[in-house]
Amino acid sequence: MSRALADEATIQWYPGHMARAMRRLTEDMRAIDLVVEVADARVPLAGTNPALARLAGKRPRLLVLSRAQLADPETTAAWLAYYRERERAALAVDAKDRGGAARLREALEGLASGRRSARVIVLGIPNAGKSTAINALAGRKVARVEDRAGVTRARQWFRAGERLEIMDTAGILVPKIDSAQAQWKLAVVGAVPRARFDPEDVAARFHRWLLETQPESPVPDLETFAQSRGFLRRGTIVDMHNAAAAYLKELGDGAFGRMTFEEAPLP
Ligand SMILES: Nc1nc2c(ncn2[C@@H]2O[C@H](COP(=O)(O)OP(=O)(O)OP(=O)(O)O)[C@@H](O)[C@H]2O)c(=O)[nH]1
Ligand SMILES: [Mg+2]
Repeated sequence: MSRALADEATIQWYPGHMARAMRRLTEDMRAIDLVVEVADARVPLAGTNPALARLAGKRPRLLVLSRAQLADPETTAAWLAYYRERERAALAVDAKDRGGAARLREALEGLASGRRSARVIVLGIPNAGKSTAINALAGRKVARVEDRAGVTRARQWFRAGERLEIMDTAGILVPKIDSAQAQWKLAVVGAVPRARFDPEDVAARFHRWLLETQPESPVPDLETFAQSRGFLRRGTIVDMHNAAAAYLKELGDGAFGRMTFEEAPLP
């Protein structure tokens, strides 16, 4: 996809408040010592924004691959090895799990070691799990969490332990949607508001990718799924639209098994 088209897709998918949030981010960064980026473990590439490296400058950064329980464990291990090789601090967690939350706190403490206090910003694309990560870090529910993109809008500070203060922003890094592949992946992991994509198209693109990468996979295509689940209108016509919504819900929730949509580059 051309640069112009990618920009157009970004504009179509994301309301104005996110563009404003991105501009404000540069300003917010002045008060920040440590940067935590949250990305869904199923999309380590499409789910991160390469512009963040520049934005973070010399500040220590931690990459949190969230919802690790939904990603393919071997692929996650390969991604972590890749980051380790590049000396990028990263961990994969289910931040809703006690053990995951504890590992997350430990990793951030490690990043803050040697400092008497540190101000932390938690960033990520819509619905990446930023508020969930903040709640895990704070050890209690301080940030609002919802199963849809764009919930957190105002900046808030939270204390996490003695030394750390955490900013929950409007969150939001605009994802870099630079290909049709990135589009369906971001839709599947819930980074795109539901009204802004065609579920049938996303389901079809997912299954095409699946056949190319794992020809033996037993995961049904949308048509088969719709037939077998009895998504019918007026008794006979297959109701593809509602079937596609159900298909994407199951895929997103991991009902078709653990999957990662992007392979780690070979070392
Ligand atoms: N099990 C599990 N669920 C998660 C994890 N991270 C996020 N979720 C779920 O994903 C959904 C979105 O999480 P949020 O923390 O609200 O995401 P956010 O990045 O703050 O979203 P916005 O503020 O809307 O951009 C919620 O239903 C969370 O419970 C995780 O690591 N494990
Ligand atoms: Mg949030």
